[in-house]
Order: sequence, then structure tokens, then C-alpha cells
Amino acid sequence: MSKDILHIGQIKYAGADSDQALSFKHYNPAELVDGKTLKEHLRFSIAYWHSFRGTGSDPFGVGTISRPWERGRDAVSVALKRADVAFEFFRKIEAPFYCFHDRDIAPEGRTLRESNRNLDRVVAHLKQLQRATGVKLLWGTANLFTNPRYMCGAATNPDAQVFAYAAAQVKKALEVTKELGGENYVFWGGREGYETLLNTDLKREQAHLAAFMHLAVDYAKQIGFQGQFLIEPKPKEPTKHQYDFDVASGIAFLKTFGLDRHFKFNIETNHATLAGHTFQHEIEVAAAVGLLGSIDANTGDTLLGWDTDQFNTDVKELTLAMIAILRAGGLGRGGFNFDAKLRRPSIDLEDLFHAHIGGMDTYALAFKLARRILKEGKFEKFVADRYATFDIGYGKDIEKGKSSFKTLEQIAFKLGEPKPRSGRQEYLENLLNSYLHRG
Ligand code: XUL
Ligand code: CO
Repeated sequence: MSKDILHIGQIKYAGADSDQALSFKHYNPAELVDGKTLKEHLRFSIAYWHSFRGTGSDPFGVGTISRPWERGRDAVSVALKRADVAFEFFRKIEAPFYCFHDRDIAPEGRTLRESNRNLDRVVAHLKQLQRATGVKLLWGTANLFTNPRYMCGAATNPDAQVFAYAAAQVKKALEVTKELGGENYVFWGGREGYETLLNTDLKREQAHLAAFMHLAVDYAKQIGFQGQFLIEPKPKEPTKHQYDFDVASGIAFLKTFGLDRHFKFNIETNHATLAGHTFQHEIEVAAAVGLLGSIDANTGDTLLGWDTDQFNTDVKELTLAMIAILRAGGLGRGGFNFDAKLRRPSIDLEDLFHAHIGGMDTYALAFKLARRILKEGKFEKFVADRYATFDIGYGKDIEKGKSSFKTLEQIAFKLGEPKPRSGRQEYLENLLNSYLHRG
């Protein structure tokens, strides 16, 4: 492996009482929990686009972050150098995975063929780096939203030629993801939606999107790609309306078009809140139908109306999310991908380390708290008791489909007015706090 470039060293676990800022307080990668290390449980992943392509630009201003390794005239050589630095970072921050869009890792060429050649050169290098460090690819995806050709969508573009171009791009992205042993492949439909219904055939666009996904599934089968396909819902931005609005509409889409056997969900915190839901809600909706796949770990800002992609340090929000994830049996081959970026004035390399340390520590703490809460089972017991009338007698018959309005009418006549029972929300909120804030 090449010499270290970053001036910050290995991040080590120092414990909750440590005052060393550049150390883990809760994420001890080697800690054994039920026979697996925390590193194996949490499957943290670094988002290449934010951490190694992000410049701090926003709609009002140009980039503020400049990294020395980004200098050079040949874009592919810069991409190779950048990959070295990225892997040094993955190693030092103890992240076992990374994720990318095709255009994050290699520059787009003047033609599709040239873009593919650029990718091949960088992918060969990434493969070596993966082998040397043990860092793996959590998922790959294709950027079908930056280039102007996709301004009216990729799979939902009104022009079949754009559909074909996008298909060619995803074909290559699948090949590359397979080549690098990617465990998943993500579809985030950034421009798969509309700006105005005045120029849009909504029914046709949704059918085209489904056709595109079926083609991807078919091609994956052809080349022997075994990864899990994931849909990442987001309600809007950049489009006014995105077809994968939230998990519930994603489920309807997958089931309508016979795709639910092939896809699960990659749920992003900031996308959940943009859709008017909590993170926990989106996880539970996916888990309820067995379609929880992976997490894009970030958060928004309640006072800003867009996708701010911040690192999440909210212990309560993540503990609730972790409870839902653990209850669903975990993420399987998914993981926690930090789809989060530095604030525009956070221009130092050190900030990149602080950001990930905070995200990883908060998730690790939430994981431990959620395990304790589930082990003690107080919430589980409360909820089970609340539905206990459905465990026996006519309640059980309702759940088993053995009931009818006629028999239920007889029960209602016989039993009369049901006795109201408190939902105990305030008690439960206090109970949650007793775990989060043990003095
Ligand atoms: C955009 C977003 C994407 C996807 C991958 O909001 O979350 O970065 O995660 O395309
Ligand atoms: Co995302």
C-alpha cells in the first residue's frame, strides 16, 4: 500500500469519559457483542460522493473545501490518487464499507465508451485497494441526475433515447458493482418524477420506471450479480414530485409492478423527514412487509426545508430507529451508510474525522441502548398487553379471518360499551428517557 497522505492518524476507541476529540467514545470496533464485533454488527459505510467529491458548494455559493490531492490535469490520475486517500480514510476511521455512484469514482468522458474506459481503470485500482485494506463495497449506483441529458429524468424521460442511455449506464454500473463484490445495488430516482403535470404522462412514466428496474433485475441475473437491489425513497428535490415518494408509495409501486420480490428499501433519515415522517416510521413501514434493506445515515434540519444531509448526533432519534431495526432482525446485507456531508464552513480535513466519529459514536450508543431496552422488554410487554384482546376468543378470530360483521354485531350487543383504556404516552416517554439519561 502507498504511503499515508492524511496528516491525521488512526482513530482509536478511548471510552465515554475520554476528552480526546479525535477518538471513539462508544464505537469500539473490536468489542464483541453476541459473538460478533461491533464493526461487523454496524457495517458502517462511507459515502464517496460527500466525503471525497463534496466541495461545500450550495445553490448560493461555490465550493469552500479544497483538498491537495485533487490537483492535477489528468482527471483519471486524480481519481486514482483520490481513491488512495479515500481508502486511507476508510481504514483510519474503521469503516468496513464504502458506497459510490459511477461518476464519483471516475470522471465522465466525452462519450459513453470513454466513460466506461475511465471506470475500468479506476475500478481495477479500487479492487486492489479493497484487497489490501479489507474494506468492501456496500453498494454501487449510477448517477442518473447530474448530466443535463437527464434533466427530464432517466428511466422516466419522455425520450426513449435517454432511457436507452441510462440503461447502458446502469448496465455498466452493475458490472462494476459485481466486479468489486458489491453487496447491494441502489436506485435513487433523483429526477424520476416531474416538475409539472402539464407536460407529463404520469401513468406511462411510472410504467417505464418499472420496466427499467425489471431490465436491471434481468441483467443482474444474466451476469450472476448476487447483490440485493434497493430503492431509496425521497419525496422531492430535485424534482417537485418523485415517484418513490416514501416507503409506503414505494411498496405500492413495487407491488403494482411485480418488483417486490427483487427489491428492498434503503431508508434515508433526511428523506423520511422531507416526506413528513419520522425515521422510525419509515423503518417500521418497510419492516412490516419484510422489505427493510439498508440505511442512509444522516439527518436534516427542522428549520430548513431541504435535504441538508448532516451527520446525525441525535441519540433519541437513533435509539428509536435502532429499536425498530433490531426488532426487524437487523439489516442483513445492508449497512449504515453515512450519506452526510460537512457544513460549508467545515473546511478542514479534521472536520471530516469529527463528523464521522460523531455519526459512528451516536449509532454505536444507540445500538447499545436499543439492545438494553429490548432485552428488558418493558415496551414490548406494554405493547403486547395493549393488543391482548386479539390473542384470545373473538379477537383471535378477527386476526385469523374467521369473523364476520354478524358475529361481531352479536358480541357488541352482548358486551355493550367498551371500557376506555389509557394509551400511557407520557409514562412511556418518561420510561424512554430513563434509558437515555441515566444519571
Ligand atoms: C440524494 C441521495 C443520493 C442517494 C444515492 O438525496 O440520497 O445520494 O443516496 O444516489
Ligand atoms: Co441517500
